[in-house]
Amino acid sequence: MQHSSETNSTILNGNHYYIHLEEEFTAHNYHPIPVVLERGEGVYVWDVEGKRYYDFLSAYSAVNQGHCHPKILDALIQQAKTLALTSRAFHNKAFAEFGQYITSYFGYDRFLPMNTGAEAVETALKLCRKWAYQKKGLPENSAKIIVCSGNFHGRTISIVSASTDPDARREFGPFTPGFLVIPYNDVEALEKALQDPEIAGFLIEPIQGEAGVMVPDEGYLSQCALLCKQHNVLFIADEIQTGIARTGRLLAIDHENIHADILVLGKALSGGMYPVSGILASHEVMLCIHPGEHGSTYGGNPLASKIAMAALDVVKEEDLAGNAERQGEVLRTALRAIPGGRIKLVRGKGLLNAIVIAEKGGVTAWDICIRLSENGLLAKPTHGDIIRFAPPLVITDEQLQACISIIHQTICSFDV
Ligand code: IF1
Repeated sequence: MQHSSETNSTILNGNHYYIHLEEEFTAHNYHPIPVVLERGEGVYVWDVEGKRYYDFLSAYSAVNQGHCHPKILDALIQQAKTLALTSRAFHNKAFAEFGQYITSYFGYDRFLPMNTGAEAVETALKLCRKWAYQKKGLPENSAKIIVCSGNFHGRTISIVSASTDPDARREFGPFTPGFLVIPYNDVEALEKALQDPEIAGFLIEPIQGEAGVMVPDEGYLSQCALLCKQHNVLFIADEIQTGIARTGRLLAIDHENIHADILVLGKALSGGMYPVSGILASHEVMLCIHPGEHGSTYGGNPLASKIAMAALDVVKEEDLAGNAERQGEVLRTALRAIPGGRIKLVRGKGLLNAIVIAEKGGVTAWDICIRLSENGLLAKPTHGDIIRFAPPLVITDEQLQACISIIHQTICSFDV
């Protein structure tokens, strides 16, 4: 039995207190797992009651480098003390260095910085349209961009105009025209759609995240890239979630040795420290945008630039792609060995994975995620029957084994 003062402080500082506070004062645009986090380090996060969890979401792959990575943190602190924001009305030293750094890092000619993923996707769409009018010679306002059903590219009006998710679209119209939706993982559908001479670009996630980690057939992406080239259409890879070592290579398109015409990056570009995004392209494509035509107050700021360079250094120095590839194999093999038939399917690449939960005794993916959190592992359900498993890429063999036994025990606990 606790003292009443302790009970009070538990209520005032516990998870439930902050959940109610958030419920009362903030918009209801999310439905989170009921834990309130206040600290993180590497693969771990702690809630306000001091309970430690393995983070198996990594802020939707933004925290590939692990929470509060010391090198990225150091870059943030040093630059925050020096110069944080200039706007692009003036040049800043860190951005110039960042431009050189990121283009040679990924092997592209030019970089355009933004902040969030959605902004980077918007930038890619705008650049694609500019290119269509200036280089491909389409009549103004006619350009169309092909997207795939089940896509997730962000939440702006134009991006949800390209979405096929009813929740993302309902009552947000009228929508931006100029998108053509084809099925994912269907080369013939792309070939057919490319017969339309007004197509300017094809925007695709190399693995569909929101759709439940849908990995396309081997060869699909390279065939798509080839078809786009043949039809003088820009191949635009949204690697915001799949990029930066998550799938076991620096980029997911590296698995098929493809070079995108526009490469879209976000999330782990900062290791979760700060919103940093942007697009990479060739001279010919990127220089279709001129001064005054596009930008962002915070895009390319010195703080973001230094953080991103440190975050990308960490990816190379710690061989996060190699670790993701190895640990991903171990994880999928272990998940497939869990008995009881509750896991219907395991899929993924590197450390971007998902399990599909069988319909069995009314136990949902949400129920399993709640029990996983009670057992010290945080994951988020999607589409009712899918759970994503995407830990930070710094996870060690021992940590992964500990996580596998939590998942194993949790899944089996529903059958005792
Ligand atoms: C949320 C999903 C993941 C993305 C790709 C652009 C963006 C995202 C491929 C936009 C963002 C997020 C955002 C997150 C949920 C999430 C997500 F389930 F919805 F699909 F990761 F799997 N392109 N993905 O995955 O980036 O503007 O958010 O920085 O809270 O909505 P953003």
